[in-house]
Amino acid sequence: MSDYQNILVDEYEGVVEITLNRPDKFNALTHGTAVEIMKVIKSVKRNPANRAVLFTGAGRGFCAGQDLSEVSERNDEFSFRNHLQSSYNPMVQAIRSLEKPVIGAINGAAAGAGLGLALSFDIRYASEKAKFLTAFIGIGLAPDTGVSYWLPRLIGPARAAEMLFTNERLDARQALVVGLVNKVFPHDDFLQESREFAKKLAASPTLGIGITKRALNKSLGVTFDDQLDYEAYLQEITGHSEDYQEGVSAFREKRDPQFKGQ
Ligand code: T3D
Repeated sequence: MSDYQNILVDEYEGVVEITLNRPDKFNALTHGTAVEIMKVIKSVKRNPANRAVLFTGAGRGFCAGQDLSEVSERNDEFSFRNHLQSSYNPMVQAIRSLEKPVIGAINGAAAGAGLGLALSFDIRYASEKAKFLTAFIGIGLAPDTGVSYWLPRLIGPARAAEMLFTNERLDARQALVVGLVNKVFPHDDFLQESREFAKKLAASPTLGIGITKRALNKSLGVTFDDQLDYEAYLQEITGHSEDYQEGVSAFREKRDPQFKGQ
Protein backbone atom coordinates (compact mmCIF):
# COMPACT_ATOMS: atom_id res chain seq x y z
CA MET A 1 0.00 0.00 0.00
CA SER A 2 2.64 2.58 -0.95
CA ASP A 3 2.03 3.96 -4.47
CA TYR A 4 0.03 7.02 -3.57
CA GLN A 5 0.50 10.67 -4.58
CA ASN A 6 -1.58 12.37 -1.90
CA ILE A 7 -1.42 10.14 1.16
CA LEU A 8 1.08 8.04 3.10
CA VAL A 9 0.05 4.62 4.33
CA ASP A 10 1.76 2.74 7.13
CA GLU A 11 0.85 -0.53 8.87
CA TYR A 12 1.73 -1.69 12.40
CA GLU A 13 0.18 -4.01 14.97
CA GLY A 14 -3.16 -4.33 13.16
CA VAL A 15 -3.42 -0.56 12.54
CA VAL A 16 -3.44 1.08 9.09
CA GLU A 17 -2.31 4.69 9.45
CA ILE A 18 -3.31 7.07 6.64
CA THR A 19 -1.56 10.45 6.58
CA LEU A 20 -2.98 13.15 4.31
CA ASN A 21 0.20 14.32 2.64
CA ARG A 22 -0.11 17.63 0.80
CA PRO A 23 1.29 19.82 3.58
CA ASP A 24 1.99 22.84 1.33
CA LYS A 25 -1.79 22.97 0.61
CA PHE A 26 -2.83 22.27 4.19
CA ASN A 27 -3.69 18.74 2.94
CA ALA A 28 -6.55 20.20 0.87
CA LEU A 29 -8.68 17.58 -0.84
CA THR A 30 -8.78 16.67 -4.51
CA HIS A 31 -10.64 13.98 -6.41
CA GLY A 32 -7.34 12.06 -6.48
CA THR A 33 -7.01 12.14 -2.68
CA ALA A 34 -10.55 10.82 -2.27
CA VAL A 35 -9.87 8.00 -4.75
CA GLU A 36 -6.69 7.02 -2.91
CA ILE A 37 -8.44 7.01 0.49
CA MET A 38 -11.23 4.83 -0.96
CA LYS A 39 -8.65 2.37 -2.33
CA VAL A 40 -7.03 1.99 1.09
CA ILE A 41 -10.38 1.60 2.86
CA LYS A 42 -11.41 -1.07 0.34
CA SER A 43 -8.19 -2.95 0.97
CA VAL A 44 -8.60 -2.63 4.78
CA LYS A 45 -12.13 -3.99 4.47
CA ARG A 46 -10.85 -7.14 2.75
CA ASN A 47 -7.81 -7.76 4.97
CA PRO A 48 -8.57 -9.42 8.32
CA ALA A 49 -5.10 -8.42 9.59
CA ASN A 50 -6.11 -4.75 9.32
CA ARG A 51 -8.21 -4.19 12.44
CA ALA A 52 -8.21 -0.41 12.97
CA VAL A 53 -7.58 2.73 10.90
CA LEU A 54 -5.91 5.94 12.09
CA PHE A 55 -6.08 9.16 10.02
CA THR A 56 -3.82 12.16 10.52
CA GLY A 57 -2.32 14.99 8.49
CA ALA A 58 1.25 15.93 7.54
CA GLY A 59 2.51 19.39 8.51
CA ARG A 60 0.53 22.16 10.16
CA GLY A 61 -3.01 21.31 9.06
CA PHE A 62 -5.24 18.25 9.20
CA CYS A 63 -7.24 19.06 6.05
CA ALA A 64 -8.41 22.41 4.62
CA GLY A 65 -11.27 20.91 2.56
CA GLN A 66 -11.57 21.35 -1.19
CA ASP A 67 -8.30 22.42 -2.83
CA LEU A 68 -9.24 25.97 -3.81
CA SER A 69 -6.11 26.36 -5.95
CA GLU A 70 -7.55 23.95 -8.52
CA VAL A 71 -11.02 25.50 -8.86
CA SER A 72 -9.79 28.10 -11.40
CA GLU A 73 -9.28 25.21 -13.85
CA ARG A 74 -13.04 24.54 -13.89
CA ASN A 75 -15.29 25.71 -16.73
CA ASP A 76 -19.01 26.66 -16.78
CA GLU A 77 -19.95 23.02 -17.28
CA PHE A 78 -18.46 22.01 -13.95
CA SER A 79 -21.03 20.22 -11.76
CA PHE A 80 -20.52 20.60 -8.02
CA ARG A 81 -23.09 17.87 -7.50
CA ASN A 82 -21.25 15.37 -9.71
CA HIS A 83 -17.93 16.31 -8.12
CA LEU A 84 -19.27 15.58 -4.61
CA GLN A 85 -21.11 12.43 -5.66
CA SER A 86 -18.03 10.97 -7.34
CA SER A 87 -15.45 11.91 -4.73
CA TYR A 88 -16.15 13.16 -1.21
CA ASN A 89 -19.53 11.42 -0.73
CA PRO A 90 -18.28 7.89 -1.53
CA MET A 91 -15.13 8.60 0.49
CA VAL A 92 -17.03 9.34 3.73
CA GLN A 93 -19.58 6.60 2.96
CA ALA A 94 -16.72 4.08 2.67
CA ILE A 95 -15.33 5.20 6.04
CA ARG A 96 -18.71 5.14 7.81
CA SER A 97 -19.63 1.72 6.46
CA LEU A 98 -16.22 0.16 7.22
CA GLU A 99 -16.97 -2.23 10.07
CA LYS A 100 -13.66 -1.56 11.80
CA PRO A 101 -12.80 1.28 14.20
CA VAL A 102 -11.64 4.50 12.52
CA ILE A 103 -9.86 7.09 14.65
CA GLY A 104 -8.79 10.61 13.73
CA ALA A 105 -5.59 12.13 15.11
CA ILE A 106 -6.46 15.74 14.31
CA ASN A 107 -3.15 17.60 14.23
CA GLY A 108 -4.27 21.05 12.99
CA ALA A 109 -7.12 22.81 11.18
CA ALA A 110 -10.02 20.72 9.84
CA ALA A 111 -12.13 22.85 7.49
CA GLY A 112 -14.95 22.35 4.96
CA ALA A 113 -14.87 18.89 3.42
CA GLY A 114 -11.86 18.25 5.70
CA LEU A 115 -14.20 18.73 8.66
CA GLY A 116 -16.65 16.35 6.95
CA LEU A 117 -13.84 13.80 6.64
CA ALA A 118 -12.96 14.21 10.35
CA LEU A 119 -16.61 13.86 11.38
CA SER A 120 -16.91 10.58 9.47
CA PHE A 121 -14.45 8.96 11.92
CA ASP A 122 -15.78 7.06 14.92
CA ILE A 123 -13.52 8.79 17.45
CA ARG A 124 -11.38 11.93 17.27
CA TYR A 125 -8.28 12.66 19.34
CA ALA A 126 -6.92 16.17 18.92
CA SER A 127 -3.67 18.06 19.36
CA GLU A 128 -3.92 21.32 21.31
CA LYS A 129 -3.11 22.91 17.94
CA ALA A 130 -6.24 21.53 16.22
CA LYS A 131 -9.04 23.84 15.16
CA PHE A 132 -12.39 23.20 13.58
CA LEU A 133 -14.31 25.38 11.14
CA THR A 134 -17.03 24.72 8.61
CA ALA A 135 -15.49 27.15 6.05
CA PHE A 136 -18.27 26.68 3.48
CA ILE A 137 -20.09 29.96 4.14
CA GLY A 138 -16.74 31.76 4.07
CA ILE A 139 -16.81 31.19 0.30
CA GLY A 140 -20.61 31.35 -0.11
CA LEU A 141 -21.24 27.58 -0.17
CA ALA A 142 -23.72 25.32 1.61
CA PRO A 143 -22.24 22.41 3.61
CA ASP A 144 -21.23 19.10 2.05
CA THR A 145 -19.35 15.87 2.84
CA GLY A 146 -21.81 15.08 5.64
CA VAL A 147 -21.10 18.17 7.76
CA SER A 148 -24.81 19.13 7.96
CA TYR A 149 -25.56 15.53 9.04
CA TRP A 150 -22.97 15.03 11.78
CA LEU A 151 -22.64 18.52 13.22
CA PRO A 152 -26.22 18.86 14.61
CA ARG A 153 -26.06 15.28 15.90
CA LEU A 154 -22.75 15.86 17.68
CA ILE A 155 -23.13 19.39 19.02
CA GLY A 156 -26.87 20.17 18.67
CA PRO A 157 -28.77 22.04 15.94
CA ALA A 158 -28.36 25.58 17.33
CA ARG A 159 -24.58 25.24 17.86
CA ALA A 160 -24.30 23.64 14.40
CA ALA A 161 -26.23 26.54 12.86
CA GLU A 162 -23.89 29.01 14.56
CA MET A 163 -20.79 27.28 13.22
CA LEU A 164 -22.28 26.98 9.75
CA PHE A 165 -23.76 30.50 9.49
CA THR A 166 -20.77 32.36 10.93
CA ASN A 167 -17.74 30.17 10.10
CA GLU A 168 -16.76 30.39 13.77
CA ARG A 169 -13.49 28.58 14.56
CA LEU A 170 -13.43 26.27 17.57
CA ASP A 171 -10.07 25.52 19.11
CA ALA A 172 -9.32 22.03 20.47
CA ARG A 173 -10.50 22.81 24.02
CA GLN A 174 -13.79 24.29 22.76
CA ALA A 175 -14.23 21.28 20.47
CA LEU A 176 -13.79 19.00 23.49
CA VAL A 177 -16.40 20.90 25.51
CA VAL A 178 -19.06 20.71 22.76
CA GLY A 179 -18.32 17.05 21.97
CA LEU A 180 -16.61 17.37 18.58
CA VAL A 181 -13.52 15.54 19.84
CA ASN A 182 -13.04 12.82 22.45
CA LYS A 183 -9.70 13.87 23.95
CA VAL A 184 -7.13 16.66 23.62
CA PHE A 185 -3.39 16.22 24.22
CA PRO A 186 -0.31 18.47 24.12
CA HIS A 187 0.91 18.55 20.52
CA ASP A 188 4.13 16.62 21.22
CA ASP A 189 2.21 13.71 22.77
CA PHE A 190 -0.98 13.52 20.80
CA LEU A 191 0.13 11.36 17.85
CA GLN A 192 1.69 8.75 20.13
CA GLU A 193 -1.44 8.78 22.33
CA SER A 194 -3.59 8.32 19.22
CA ARG A 195 -1.41 5.46 17.95
CA GLU A 196 -1.52 3.69 21.32
CA PHE A 197 -5.29 4.00 21.33
CA ALA A 198 -5.55 2.67 17.75
CA LYS A 199 -3.33 -0.32 18.68
CA LYS A 200 -5.48 -1.00 21.72
CA LEU A 201 -8.63 -1.04 19.58
CA ALA A 202 -6.92 -3.24 16.97
CA ALA A 203 -6.27 -5.84 19.70
CA SER A 204 -9.90 -5.68 20.88
CA PRO A 205 -12.80 -7.88 19.69
CA THR A 206 -12.95 -6.04 16.38
CA LEU A 207 -15.77 -8.18 14.98
CA GLY A 208 -17.88 -6.94 17.91
CA ILE A 209 -16.69 -3.36 17.35
CA GLY A 210 -17.61 -3.59 13.66
CA ILE A 211 -21.09 -4.88 14.49
CA THR A 212 -21.42 -2.17 17.17
CA LYS A 213 -20.62 0.40 14.47
CA ARG A 214 -23.40 -1.13 12.35
CA ALA A 215 -25.79 -0.69 15.31
CA LEU A 216 -24.73 2.94 15.86
CA ASN A 217 -25.13 3.76 12.16
CA LYS A 218 -28.59 2.17 12.10
CA SER A 219 -29.71 3.99 15.27
CA LEU A 220 -29.43 7.34 13.50
CA GLY A 221 -32.59 6.72 11.48
CA VAL A 222 -34.92 4.31 13.30
CA THR A 223 -37.34 4.11 16.25
CA PHE A 224 -36.42 2.71 19.68
CA ASP A 225 -38.52 -0.44 19.03
CA ASP A 226 -36.85 -1.05 15.66
CA GLN A 227 -33.42 -0.56 17.23
CA LEU A 228 -34.21 -3.13 19.94
CA ASP A 229 -35.08 -5.67 17.21
CA TYR A 230 -31.91 -4.79 15.35
CA GLU A 231 -29.77 -5.19 18.48
CA ALA A 232 -31.23 -8.65 19.09
CA TYR A 233 -30.46 -9.61 15.48
CA LEU A 234 -26.86 -8.36 15.78
CA GLN A 235 -26.32 -10.10 19.12
CA GLU A 236 -27.07 -13.37 17.33
CA ILE A 237 -23.94 -12.71 15.26
CA THR A 238 -21.55 -11.62 18.02
CA GLY A 239 -22.92 -14.29 20.38
CA HIS A 240 -21.66 -16.98 18.00
CA SER A 241 -18.21 -15.44 17.52
CA GLU A 242 -14.86 -16.87 18.67
CA ASP A 243 -14.17 -13.63 20.52
CA TYR A 244 -17.29 -14.13 22.64
CA GLN A 245 -16.15 -17.65 23.55
CA GLU A 246 -12.69 -16.33 24.37
CA GLY A 247 -14.07 -13.39 26.39
CA VAL A 248 -16.25 -15.61 28.55
CA SER A 249 -13.48 -18.25 28.99
CA ALA A 250 -10.94 -15.58 29.98
CA PHE A 251 -13.39 -14.11 32.48
CA ARG A 252 -13.99 -17.51 34.09
CA GLU A 253 -10.29 -18.37 34.11
CA LYS A 254 -9.34 -14.93 35.50
CA ARG A 255 -6.87 -14.20 32.68
CA ASP A 256 -6.53 -11.55 29.95
CA PRO A 257 -8.51 -12.40 26.80
CA GLN A 258 -6.73 -12.85 23.44
CA PHE A 259 -9.18 -11.50 20.88
CA LYS A 260 -8.75 -12.27 17.17
CA GLY A 261 -11.57 -10.22 15.67
CA GLN A 262 -13.43 -13.38 14.64
O1 T3D B 1 -15.72 23.77 -4.74
C1 T3D B 1 -16.05 22.61 -4.56
O2 T3D B 1 -15.44 21.66 -5.08
C2 T3D B 1 -17.20 22.31 -3.66
C3 T3D B 1 -16.72 21.54 -2.50
C4 T3D B 1 -16.36 22.20 -1.42
C5 T3D B 1 -15.87 21.53 -0.22
C6 T3D B 1 -15.11 22.45 0.68
O3 T3D B 1 -14.29 21.93 1.39
S1 T3D B 1 -15.44 24.10 0.64
C7 T3D B 1 -14.30 24.77 1.83
C8 T3D B 1 -12.92 24.94 1.25
N1 T3D B 1 -11.98 25.28 2.26
C9 T3D B 1 -11.82 26.51 2.74
O4 T3D B 1 -12.49 27.45 2.35
C10 T3D B 1 -10.74 26.71 3.79
C11 T3D B 1 -9.74 27.76 3.34
N2 T3D B 1 -8.63 27.84 4.26
C12 T3D B 1 -8.70 28.45 5.45
O5 T3D B 1 -9.71 28.91 5.90
C13 T3D B 1 -7.41 28.55 6.20
O6 T3D B 1 -6.34 28.42 5.31
C14 T3D B 1 -7.25 27.50 7.33
C15 T3D B 1 -8.23 27.83 8.47
C16 T3D B 1 -7.50 26.09 6.83
C17 T3D B 1 -5.83 27.57 7.90
O7 T3D B 1 -5.57 28.91 8.29
P1 T3D B 1 -4.08 29.37 8.66
O8 T3D B 1 -4.14 30.85 8.96
O9 T3D B 1 -3.56 28.49 9.75
O10 T3D B 1 -3.19 29.07 7.37
P2 T3D B 1 -3.18 29.84 5.96
O11 T3D B 1 -2.03 30.78 5.93
O12 T3D B 1 -4.52 30.41 5.67
O13 T3D B 1 -2.94 28.63 4.94
C18 T3D B 1 -1.68 27.98 4.87
C19 T3D B 1 -1.43 27.57 3.43
O14 T3D B 1 -2.40 26.57 3.06
C20 T3D B 1 -1.61 28.74 2.47
O15 T3D B 1 -0.70 28.56 1.40
P3 T3D B 1 0.59 29.57 1.28
O16 T3D B 1 0.05 30.94 1.21
O17 T3D B 1 1.40 29.30 2.49
O18 T3D B 1 1.24 29.10 0.00
C21 T3D B 1 -3.01 28.54 1.97
O19 T3D B 1 -3.25 29.09 0.70
C22 T3D B 1 -3.07 27.01 1.88
N3 T3D B 1 -4.48 26.55 1.93
C23 T3D B 1 -5.31 26.64 2.97
N4 T3D B 1 -6.51 26.18 2.64
C24 T3D B 1 -6.41 25.78 1.36
C25 T3D B 1 -5.11 26.02 0.89
N5 T3D B 1 -4.73 25.73 -0.36
C26 T3D B 1 -5.67 25.20 -1.19
N6 T3D B 1 -6.93 24.94 -0.79
C27 T3D B 1 -7.34 25.19 0.45
N7 T3D B 1 -8.61 24.89 0.82
